Amino acid sequence: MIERRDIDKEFYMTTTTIPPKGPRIPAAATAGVHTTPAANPHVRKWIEECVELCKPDNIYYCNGSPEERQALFEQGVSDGTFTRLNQKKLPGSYLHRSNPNDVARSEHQTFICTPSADMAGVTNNWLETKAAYNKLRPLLDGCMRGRTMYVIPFVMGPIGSPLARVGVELSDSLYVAVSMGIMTRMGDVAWRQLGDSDDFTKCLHSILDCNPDRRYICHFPLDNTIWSVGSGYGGNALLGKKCLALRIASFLGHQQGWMAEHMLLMGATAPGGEKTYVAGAFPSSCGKTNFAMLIPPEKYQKQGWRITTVGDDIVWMWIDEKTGRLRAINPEAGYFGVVPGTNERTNPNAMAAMGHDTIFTNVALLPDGDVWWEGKTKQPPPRCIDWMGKEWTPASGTKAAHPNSRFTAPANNNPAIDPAWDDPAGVEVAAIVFGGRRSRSIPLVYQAFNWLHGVYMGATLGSETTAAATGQVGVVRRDPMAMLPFIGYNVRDYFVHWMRMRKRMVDCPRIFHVNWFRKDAEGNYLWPGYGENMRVLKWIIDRSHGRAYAKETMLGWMPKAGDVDLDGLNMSAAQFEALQAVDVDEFKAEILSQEELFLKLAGDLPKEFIFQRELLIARV
Ligand code: GTP
Ligand code: SPV
Ligand code: MN
Repeated sequence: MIERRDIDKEFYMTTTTIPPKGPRIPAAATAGVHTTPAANPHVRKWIEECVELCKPDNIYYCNGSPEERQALFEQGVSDGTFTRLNQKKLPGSYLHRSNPNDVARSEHQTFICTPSADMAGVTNNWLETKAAYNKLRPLLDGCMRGRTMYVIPFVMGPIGSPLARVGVELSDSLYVAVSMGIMTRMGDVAWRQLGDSDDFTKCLHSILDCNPDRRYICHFPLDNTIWSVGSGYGGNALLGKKCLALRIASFLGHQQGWMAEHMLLMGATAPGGEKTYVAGAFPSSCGKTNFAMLIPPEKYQKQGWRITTVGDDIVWMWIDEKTGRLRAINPEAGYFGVVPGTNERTNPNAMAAMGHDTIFTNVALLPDGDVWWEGKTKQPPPRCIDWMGKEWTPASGTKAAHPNSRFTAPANNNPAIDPAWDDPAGVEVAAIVFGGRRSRSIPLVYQAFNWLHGVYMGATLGSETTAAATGQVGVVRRDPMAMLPFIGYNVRDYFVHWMRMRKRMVDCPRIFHVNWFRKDAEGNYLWPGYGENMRVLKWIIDRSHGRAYAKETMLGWMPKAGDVDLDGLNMSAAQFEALQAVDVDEFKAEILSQEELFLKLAGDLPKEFIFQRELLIARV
């Protein structure tokens, strides 16, 4: 049972994640936990500089042990960072409430900092390198007085993988330290991976006073450095994730000939045992976690189909020199997944993954110390404490959980984890699927004619905005390759990089486009989604192996009625046709809205894209 005391405290406490002023004594909190300061001279020198700047009262070196994690949770419970949840129902799990002004990524405060604006390109916010350091240095000066600096060494990628990269995050947030312990291979393992090398990403983070006016997430790709201030939230603060594994990594990938992408990576085992790996780029909160953890409909399970998860958010891909084919790893070690909408029907694997040793952020707290969110159960609970710590009933007229509330769980918790998820050699990618959240116009599935057409399809990807980033929700925006907020360099060079990859591959993954989110005039989804996406996936897999039929359409190859198995679904061939229908006038409007991005690129638009657009217009 959750201690009554914890719940009561939450009733009266105002929500905040700002570390308390006045010294914490982590030495006591982590008594008996063995921890070693960094031995690497490059790391030591950099830490000294940061200590001199931030002036923390304490420094704590995270070693990544289970004892340490427990001690940090205890400390978090005592200082209000965490609420201990019902340990019978959710062993090892805790609730965290972020500051209500700090609940999603802040794209307008995220910067690529380089000597010239052209290095960042038109889709990024840019700050000149020195100007950025000068802007943030005064904010960091003395920011950790009365606080503890957690030294968080971590590896992105399976240990021993040639692509694995080490980062060290210095943060004054206990929540960040514990979360990084779940999301990355964190602790002494990183010091071993680094050895004497100076090749690590320097990640400095302070939540400051969590003031949105002093919130900056700055990337210095030329210095292999990230400075993030003013936010404690996910992608803004867990610097291994979007900042390192996408923005810095995509910059490096461009230079070194590999790719860092906002993609899920799943394995599909067919009845005969044939295994196909599929990667999928959908924008934030558009279904990557759910697709990666898909449980096939019963009929498919009986036939022997099985889906396994390699990753749910980020992949790094390179070309295998021996085979000339694309291989991929998941650089992360955990999931930072969306909870609203997740339940035993939509995503049982995610439910199991968050069944223990999980941090819940901004969900509702039930009287018995369990958690709740919109979509978890059909009936809302009669009462609970909402994500802001206030008493809530169904009559409150507000959401009990924040729409971008999240679970942070170790990948190993996932019952459907792929056996190769931790393999340094990665897996071979047979298909790449782009997808968006589009209530109108865009069909359920189609296939690009070839790689170049697929790159164009990805580049013109549109999706309705979600709660994963601050700002308006539900407006269609261009989100090239689902990477708009994550490309760490000039989008023009990014597109060219995608096109050039083809030349170096002997055979390339087939490229597809999906939309699970098309709605009818009444606002109901036309496609059941979730596990039923298996039916579309099967067509994708068959097409990738050159097996399934398709017809040529103006958008690409499309399944005919009958090519996607509808047996067992309450769906007629006519309804399926409606899902796949392309209205020429609607699509003309779509092409015009793609111009929005192309006009921004102006003189930098790759000529291949101009050809692709002309071909598309000719088909329309
Ligand atoms: P990030 O972690 O933000 O990158 O998001 P994600 O792409 O992993 O999205 P996720 O799988 O967490 O899904 C986001 C929301 O979309 C959740 O509320 C899901 O329940 C919902 N969703 C996912 N797949 C489907 C689907 O096939 N159909 C419908 N209707 N909703 C879906
Ligand atoms: C996303 O927004 O795409 C996420 C969550 O996966 S965050 O880590 O906050 O970026
Ligand atoms: Mn994401």
